[in-house]
Amino acid sequence: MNNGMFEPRPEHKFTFGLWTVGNPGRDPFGDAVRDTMPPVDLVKLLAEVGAYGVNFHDNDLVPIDAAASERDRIVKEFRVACDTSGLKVPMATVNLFYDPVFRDGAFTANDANVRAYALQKTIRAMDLGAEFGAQVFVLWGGREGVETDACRRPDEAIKRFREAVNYLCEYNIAQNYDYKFALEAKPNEPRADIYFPTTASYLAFIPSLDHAEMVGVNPEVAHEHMPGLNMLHSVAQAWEAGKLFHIDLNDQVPGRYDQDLRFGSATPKQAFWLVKFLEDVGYEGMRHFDAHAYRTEDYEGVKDFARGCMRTYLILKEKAERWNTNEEIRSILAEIETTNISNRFENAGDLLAIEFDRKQLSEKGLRYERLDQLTIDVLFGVD
Ligand code: GCO
Ligand code: MN
Ligand code: MN
Repeated sequence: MNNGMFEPRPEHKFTFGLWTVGNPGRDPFGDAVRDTMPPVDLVKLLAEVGAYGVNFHDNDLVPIDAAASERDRIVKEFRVACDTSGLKVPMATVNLFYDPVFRDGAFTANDANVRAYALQKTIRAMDLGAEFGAQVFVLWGGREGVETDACRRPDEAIKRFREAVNYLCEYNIAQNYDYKFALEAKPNEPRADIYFPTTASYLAFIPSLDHAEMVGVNPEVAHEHMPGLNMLHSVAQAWEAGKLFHIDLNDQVPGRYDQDLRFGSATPKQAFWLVKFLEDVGYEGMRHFDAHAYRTEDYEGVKDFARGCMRTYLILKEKAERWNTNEEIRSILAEIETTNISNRFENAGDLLAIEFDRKQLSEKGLRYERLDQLTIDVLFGVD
């Protein structure tokens, strides 16, 4: 039903990571359930389902131990695949979590050699992304954390992390790459605790950087839901601070392990407010899906998963338009905002002189029950 209407188009800026559609279904309790698909085939799959772009970690594309000649061959083949299918590479990132060398973290590790290696690996990943025209570089510190706080003082970790990001900004300037860095927070998993557990933590940290203007955030639905936070509120704070450089869309039931579910599949109402916000404010960045298909699926199911993420986004976008133009919703909103007093007072004396009728102010019904039911009506298609 309504297939044309919810068909992804390039202007929707839908992107997927190689690691998302390429996820073979391995988890801590079981092995891969799907054969590993080479990056060039994943590009074809993404083009077939209608994505705009593909993102990658350095090692999604080039194995960590690849020789220079192998790297060049892989890059060449991948470029041909992207050009042929018309897929862009808007974002690149670095894997600082898989290899055992990062078992104690990367930029925050206690061993200075590990910290230096992490920086070297990151600038190489920046070089790789720049070859494909990536404009955003995501930094997710998956291993920047602890099982025991005996290992280091957490404020020392913050200082080390700052030093690393400052270094990367200098490299960005020296190479003329013009990247925007997007810091991605997550409270735990794979470490017991990860430093900078929420988007708001990074927003507080960014102004302390040498090149704060170059650095923003990449909030992820699952990462805000895991500790029971409101993704919309985190995104709104980032947006208001001019720091929403990227976004990771997926879904997650609060309080569970990291689920990475298809966008909108577990908490559709929260997804609705999020899509409505992004569309209302005119967010122009990528709509990146950082999720993966159920472990039950074959590659046809992976396509269903990818199509589902985009379709749900577009359905919710249409619902947001309906919400915005719904007569009753509009009239309730107008009623709520009615005010006959200025909230700016030249001097405190003006404010102190006013006699407020507290009783009258507390008597007015706000009609949020009705407003929320109208939202449910819109979402269920009975408006
Ligand atoms: C996770 C993260 C990652 C990052 C990715 C980009 O929970 O594993 O969301 O998927 O987004 O590493 O840097
Ligand atoms: Mn995640
Ligand atoms: Mn993510």
